[in-house]
Amino acid sequence: MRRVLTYGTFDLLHWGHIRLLMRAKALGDYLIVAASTDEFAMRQKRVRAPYHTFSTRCDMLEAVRYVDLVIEESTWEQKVDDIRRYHVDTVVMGSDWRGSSRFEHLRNHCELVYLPRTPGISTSKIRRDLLADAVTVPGTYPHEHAPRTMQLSALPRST
Ligand code: C2G
Repeated sequence: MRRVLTYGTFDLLHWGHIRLLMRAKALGDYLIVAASTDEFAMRQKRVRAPYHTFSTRCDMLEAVRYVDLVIEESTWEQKVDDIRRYHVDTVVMGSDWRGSSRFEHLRNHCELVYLPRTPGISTSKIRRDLLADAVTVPGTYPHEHAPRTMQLSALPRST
């Protein structure tokens, strides 16, 4: 039984996340996902809280057929303990973490694999595109919720 572990916020679960989980599971028999708590995600990403709460994100991850166990990620320092506690053979992350000091030291404890990110999709892109829709597509917002005035220039450029 090869046990695989991956970490992430997995907010506004999308195709990029699902492809990462599918490929991670294919590297073993049992996939553990450590989902960032809301507090840790805010500290780590230094922006707003995730759209979905920690418990909702966990429920969604548990519903993904590739995922066998969801645990909590609340600190950067917990990874070596996680590897020992869950007898992990392989830690898998997306290529945006390649070479990161947050993961490279794990090579002393298990196999470490970076998988190519899925291009063209991200949680922040979804947020930006929906916001752009709300501004450019009439009727996207019911009138009582429509932002008074919104300059297109105020929108962050989408990637
Ligand atoms: N991912 C991907 N393709 C995308 C978007 C994301 O392969 N288009 C991968 C990321 O590389 C990551 C995982 O999906 O491995 C989850 O991504 P996020 O939810 O953005 O999590 P992240 O900020 O990478 O969290 O301990 C570290 C953090 O928990 C990592």
